[in-house]
Amino acid sequence: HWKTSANGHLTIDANGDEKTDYSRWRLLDDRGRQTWHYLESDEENERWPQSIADRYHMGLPTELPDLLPAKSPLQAAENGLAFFSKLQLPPGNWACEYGGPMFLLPGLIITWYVTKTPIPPEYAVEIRRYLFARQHPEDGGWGLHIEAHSSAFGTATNYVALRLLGASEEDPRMIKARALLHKFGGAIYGPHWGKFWLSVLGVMEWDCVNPVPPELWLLPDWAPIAPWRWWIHIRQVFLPMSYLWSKRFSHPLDSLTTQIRQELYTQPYDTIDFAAHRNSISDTDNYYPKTWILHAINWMLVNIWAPYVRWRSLIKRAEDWAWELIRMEDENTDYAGLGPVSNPMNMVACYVHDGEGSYSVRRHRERLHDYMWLKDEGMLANGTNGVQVWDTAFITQAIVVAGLADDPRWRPMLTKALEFLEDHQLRENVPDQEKCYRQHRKGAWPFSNNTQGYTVSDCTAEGLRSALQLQEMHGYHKLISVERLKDAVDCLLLMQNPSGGFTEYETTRGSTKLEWLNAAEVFGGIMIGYDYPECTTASVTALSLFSRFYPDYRVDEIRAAKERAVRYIKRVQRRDGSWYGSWGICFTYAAMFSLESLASIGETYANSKSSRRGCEFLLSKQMEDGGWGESYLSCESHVYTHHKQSQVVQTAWACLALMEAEYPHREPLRRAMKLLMSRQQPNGEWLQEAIEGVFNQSCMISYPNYKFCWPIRALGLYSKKFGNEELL
Ligand code: LAN
Repeated sequence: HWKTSANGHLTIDANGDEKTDYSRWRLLDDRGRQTWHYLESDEENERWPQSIADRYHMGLPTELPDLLPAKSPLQAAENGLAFFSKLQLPPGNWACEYGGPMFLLPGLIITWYVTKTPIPPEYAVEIRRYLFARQHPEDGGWGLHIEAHSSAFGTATNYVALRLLGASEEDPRMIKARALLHKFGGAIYGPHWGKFWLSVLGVMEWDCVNPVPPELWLLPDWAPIAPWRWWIHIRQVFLPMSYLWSKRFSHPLDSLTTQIRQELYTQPYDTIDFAAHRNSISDTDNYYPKTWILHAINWMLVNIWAPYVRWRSLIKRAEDWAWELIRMEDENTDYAGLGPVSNPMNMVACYVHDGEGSYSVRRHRERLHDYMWLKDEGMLANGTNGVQVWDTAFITQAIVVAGLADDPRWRPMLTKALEFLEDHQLRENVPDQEKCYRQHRKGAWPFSNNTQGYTVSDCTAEGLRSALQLQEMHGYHKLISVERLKDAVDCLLLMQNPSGGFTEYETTRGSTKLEWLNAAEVFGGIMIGYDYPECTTASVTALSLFSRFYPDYRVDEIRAAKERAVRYIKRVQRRDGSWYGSWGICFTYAAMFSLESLASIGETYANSKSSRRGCEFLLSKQMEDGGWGESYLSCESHVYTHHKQSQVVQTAWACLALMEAEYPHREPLRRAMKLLMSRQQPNGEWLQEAIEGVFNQSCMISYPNYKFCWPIRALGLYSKKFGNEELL
């Protein structure tokens, strides 16, 4: 089932690797479901022409013309939009690579392998190219994310992925990777998730994996550690993991996995005492060491609970209930799943429970394609099944804020964007919402599409805001009824925590002490849903805008919610005036959302201490060349850290923050505008710079469309505020 070389049309790339014919790939966007297709037949290749977006995303020349050079910020914004408009997809949304994490592909490939899913050979070729392209040339390893240092986790799992995809163990790059892995002490020095996947593949023993008991799912709801209280992603990963751990499922040994077993360790496989290495972890991987409490619990689970207590009927009840929850998650998302870690694990669980030919396994097979993305370096797995709603909302807002929404040139494009947002607003709660611990979702917007269908507070806020801007402020057809706008508000109001802050997916359900049980080692702050300045401020801004048009709807509740939220925002502002950002890098990102939300309730530089301090913080970080540039290291260290160079995206964020806060002096902004304009290419585009996003404090993730929507918004807003003077 595992053919790893494509049928025809192959060439050899600069590294000597097989490469598919990029003129045969197409991105299909079927109402927000994005999949890549390789057209083997010449006839089909002719019938379905490659679009500009296809070519752009694959790094092929777009052949878009040079534009009249922009002299003023508004012209620059329009040139940027002229380029970016060409990337809108037929359903109305924008798409892009959503890579960064380096632990997604291995899980996916191991899943395909152990479920006997044929990998499309052209995928195998391109994934191999991607993994080699992302191997660190100095030491031959891979890290947690594309910019991170090599780790045992990244190196062991990506090495295995490459081997499964047909890379030879004698390839010099593989020899180098293996040498590094051995320097780390071998695959037994990887973190929990790495050990889990290797055990599923059958190249490690389950004894090496710290316990993941499904019994936890049987705890009563009031129990302070009951899994329904955990952060949604950890809970949804823990779920199939616990099922498979309990089943001790491993792929039966075959000739390839027999070989891999001999490659991953510093000594022969049969001589390794795996049980003694449950807690072995390389320093490179140990971002968040386990607490002594967790060590004690694990010891008890391994030495007492599992061998002497865990009785058969309890195991069965726990597995049955875990399975029921897996099934509900699959059915509620049409097998697309919450994310790219839990979804492949669910597929393995379906394979174990339902068997190879079952509907669940077949549907998962189709759905996993929704996570794949093709770029110039090859094929990768995205962090979600796309960025559809999020990016479409931001480009819509950019055009509005830039003052271009009434221009007939952009109206058809914005109408399509609105149609897309309309189509993906969630209309109903999931069936049996309480039983599967889901948050209310009627009225919400998700991050990607309605198939995934998870409520996200700030996605709801941005969706609502975009709809209001187009429908109420600019006279676009009222595709989304007033009732549905109110549903979105209702949904947001349900998401506020007692602290006043907002989490991303759900209200906070557990105590911060749950962090003591964080077993992942590579991520911090993952056990419960926390308050986030970005989610809170986005909600405030959207509610403010809503009340402008519907001043009578739930007036008191909205006012009270906003007041509590603003108190939270001020409380978490640091002494230096900054906010720590959790989803974008980092203090610059949070400053934009915070200052904008303060402005939405009338607090600006002139009248608010908080706003003024936020502005002063940003101004103190402006760089020599007029731009802003912050390194991802800020996220890890929680201390503002400059990037070596200024960045287009962060420059735009800082300017938007200052302009929304009505910072009165124009000079710093003018210098920044010049910088944005000087980085623009003759065809209107901006080039990719450093990575923009983050999650779990340690893992970076790309938002390539940000280099369009934020500069366009900043340039446009500048010219709206200060007039369209010539700067270049
Ligand atoms: C995302 C992507 C979008 C992001 C924003 C909407 C930007 C943010 O404001 C709120 C949080 C959210 C929804 C978010 C949460 C965590 C995600 C889903 C991700 C960063 C994309 C990938 C990440 C997910 C957890 C990756 C899988 C890794 C695990 C540890 C399970």
